[in-house]
Amino acid sequence: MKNLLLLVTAYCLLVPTLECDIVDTGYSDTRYRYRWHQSAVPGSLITFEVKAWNDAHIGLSAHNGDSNPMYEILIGGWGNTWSVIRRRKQGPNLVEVRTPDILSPTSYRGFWISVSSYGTISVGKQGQTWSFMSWWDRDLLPIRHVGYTTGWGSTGYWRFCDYNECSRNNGGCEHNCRNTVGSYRCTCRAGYQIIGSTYCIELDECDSNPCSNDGTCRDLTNSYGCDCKPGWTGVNCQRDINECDANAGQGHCDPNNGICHNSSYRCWCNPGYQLGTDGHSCVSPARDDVIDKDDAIAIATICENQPDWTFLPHPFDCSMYVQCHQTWNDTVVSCPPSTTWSQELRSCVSSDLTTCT
Ligand SMILES: [Ca+2]
Ligand SMILES: [Ca+2]
Ligand SMILES: [Ca+2]
Repeated sequence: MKNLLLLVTAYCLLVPTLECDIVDTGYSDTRYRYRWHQSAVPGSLITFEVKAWNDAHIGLSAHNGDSNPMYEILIGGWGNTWSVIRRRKQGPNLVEVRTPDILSPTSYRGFWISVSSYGTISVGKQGQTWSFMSWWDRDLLPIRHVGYTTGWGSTGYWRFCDYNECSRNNGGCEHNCRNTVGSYRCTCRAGYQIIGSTYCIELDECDSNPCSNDGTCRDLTNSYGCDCKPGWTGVNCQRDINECDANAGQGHCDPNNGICHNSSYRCWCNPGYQLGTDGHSCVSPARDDVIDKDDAIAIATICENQPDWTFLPHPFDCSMYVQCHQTWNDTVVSCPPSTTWSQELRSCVSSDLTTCT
């Protein structure tokens, strides 16, 4: 006796509960509109029972309201003699099957509808595995809702019975379980993707490389974070911090003779001054090393990303040349009188031996 009790308890815990939605579509309702109470999952079976004289209609649609296109499955039309499948409400019949007395006004008749992923819509009777009517749609409509109605003055009583698979063990779903008529479906929380039919894996939001300017991406749940390189800010490190904003536009550069440049965050100096080795002070230079303000901008541009001790022609004056230094004190050096810089020879040579390039 004790063993039997244990068995019954185990059965009740394992088997999902059967839930029935019982509704009627009344005689007075001559407007012939669907009730869109039931949801569907593509690939799963839709089952129902109906008791009516004639004209039991099932609608399959992406929307929970009468709209076209939609599938209209009519069972027992034309005085309970024909069944058809349509692709529009009251549209042309795509398939017609003679089904005399398929419905009964005194007893429930059970049916199933299956929609395969290949586009075949099949309609069969409860207890039979073969369909009595089917049609293949090369352009299958999305189906998320099931509607039902009787038509043309026929009273209908409907039973939509379903095992709620979600009521036991969450349907085996790792995250969320959604019950549907004839089936159920597992879904995942935001930031996750379904694997197989029950498991969820977290998405890597860094896959799309959302962080700009060499920022480092951190994968989070349904989100990401960017760790920005110095000088950059914003959700995606897309905004340049203007370091020169501080100290009345001088940033960390010499307050008297410095010139702050935001994009590279470098300091230059006013004419007659040279950048100190600290990178921000401006000091009086030796005669040869004077860089004028316009020259400073041009030199900073040509020296950008050049290794230390690169020699380049002066951009405006070929009686001088430029030494690039990564420590930000690029210098201009004058060639001896009557010589000019030769980039080819990397030295100052007699003016008549070279053209200024
Ligand atoms: Ca179900
Ligand atoms: Ca993630
Ligand atoms: Ca900046």
